[in-house]
Amino acid sequence: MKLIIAIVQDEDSDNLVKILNKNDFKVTKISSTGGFLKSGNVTLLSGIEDEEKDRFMEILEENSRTREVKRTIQPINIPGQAMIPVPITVKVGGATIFVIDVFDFKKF
Ligand code: 2BA
Repeated sequence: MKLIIAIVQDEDSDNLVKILNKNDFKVTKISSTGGFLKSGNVTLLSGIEDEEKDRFMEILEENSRTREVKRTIQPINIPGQAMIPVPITVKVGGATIFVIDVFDFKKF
C-alpha cells in the first residue's frame, strides 16, 4: 500500500477530488500554505494499493495545470538600503507529489 501526498493548486483541487472519487480513490483534502508564496494551496492525502499508483498519477497529471503567478516580495532587510517590494513571476505546479510506502493501515 502507498500513501500519496499531493500538493496541488486550490483552483484544481475540487475537480481533482471529484475525478479521483469517481475513479474509486478515497481522498482527504487539507488546506495548506506554500512556504515561498505564502498563499493557499491544497494537500491531498490518499491511501492506495500499489497497482493503482500509475492510474492515480495519470489523473493528477491530466488535471493539474501549471500557472504563472505574479507576486511582490519584500527584499531582505539590508541596513541602509530602501525596502522596495520586488515584483516576481513564478511558475506554480501542476502538482508536487510524494509517494510513501505504508507500513501498516487500520480502519476501525
Ligand atoms: P510555494 O512554496 O509557495 O512555492 C510556489 C512556487 O514558487 C513553486 O512552485 C516554485 O515554482 C517557486 N518557488 C518555491 N520556492 C522557491 C525558491 N526558494 N526560490 C524561487 N522559487 C521558488 P512548485 O514547485 O510547483 O511548488 C508548489 C507548492 O508545492 C509550494 O508552494 C509548496 O507548498 C509545495 N512544495 C513544492 N516542493 C516541495 C517540497 N520539496 N517539499 C514540500 N512542499 C513542496
